[in-house]
Amino acid sequence: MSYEHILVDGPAEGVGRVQFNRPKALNALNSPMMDEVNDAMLAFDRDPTIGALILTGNDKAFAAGADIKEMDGMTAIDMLTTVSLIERFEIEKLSKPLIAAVSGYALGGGCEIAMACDMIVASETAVFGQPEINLGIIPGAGGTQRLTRAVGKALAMEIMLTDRKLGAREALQRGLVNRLAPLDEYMDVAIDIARKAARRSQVASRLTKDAVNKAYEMTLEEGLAYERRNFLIAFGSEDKGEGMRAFIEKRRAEWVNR
Ligand code: DAK
Repeated sequence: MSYEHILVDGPAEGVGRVQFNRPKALNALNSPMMDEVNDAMLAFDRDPTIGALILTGNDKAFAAGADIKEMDGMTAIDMLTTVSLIERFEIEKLSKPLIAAVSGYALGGGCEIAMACDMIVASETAVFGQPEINLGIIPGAGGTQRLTRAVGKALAMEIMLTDRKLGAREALQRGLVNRLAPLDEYMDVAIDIARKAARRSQVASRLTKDAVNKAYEMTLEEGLAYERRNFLIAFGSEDKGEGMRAFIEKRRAEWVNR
């Protein structure tokens, strides 16, 4: 399938990459683009030859937020009733490890999408922010929750109440991003991490990601019980037998992803 607003790359060594491609609008997230992102991501997620995904923009902008020109014409009821904008990106439904490779602006919905990914690799020029307050709205795709969990209440409040931007270095220090790399290297770092994740059993990978995400939603006791359940599912997999035999026989595991 050919796309108008995104670029798609892969599968290459088990990795599929989707790139926002509205550079003139700093990759502002409009509905047609989000439809395409969803379509491409879900197709990669279903592709058994793909073990990890990358979502990226360009060097200047990951995404400068939801498309303000599109939102300007919309009412609250439009927002409520049309399945549009960011909620079209069913990121939580993806079972495979998803890495955001962020350079330049990751603002508003752009920051929220990056935070909804499993890992973030940032270039030195990356800038994170939630400037919705300037538009008379508030973050609506997870910003108040995910940013607060990631960087703590004090800094999250400052970012969201005063439009304080978070540079790449500070984002690394505060645990928002996994890695920081020079502009000409951040994509290679993201690809490297994605390939490492892609080489693992897709069953174990899916169950791990699922359990880690539950850490945000459950008490410790519930989370430990959930982890135990996923552990037992993994223990019943063919990949468990293969992984343990491969270790004992001192060879690389040949996963069957079952
Ligand atoms: N929307 C539309 N166009 C945008 C845009 C955006 N968010 N950001 C940039 N652009 C466009 C500009 O309008 C300009 O287009 P032309 O005027 O040339 O046609 C072009 O991109 C270049 O931008 P600038 O000329 O402004 O470039 P600068 O380098 O001077 O400034 C900037 C870069 C990133 C600081 C600035 O563009 C800026 O402040 N952009 C807006 C950032 C922002 O406010 N983002 C948050 C948007 S609100 C929802 C869930 C979530 C959301 C909505 C709904 N639901 C659950 C329903 C999310 C909302 C948001 O993200």
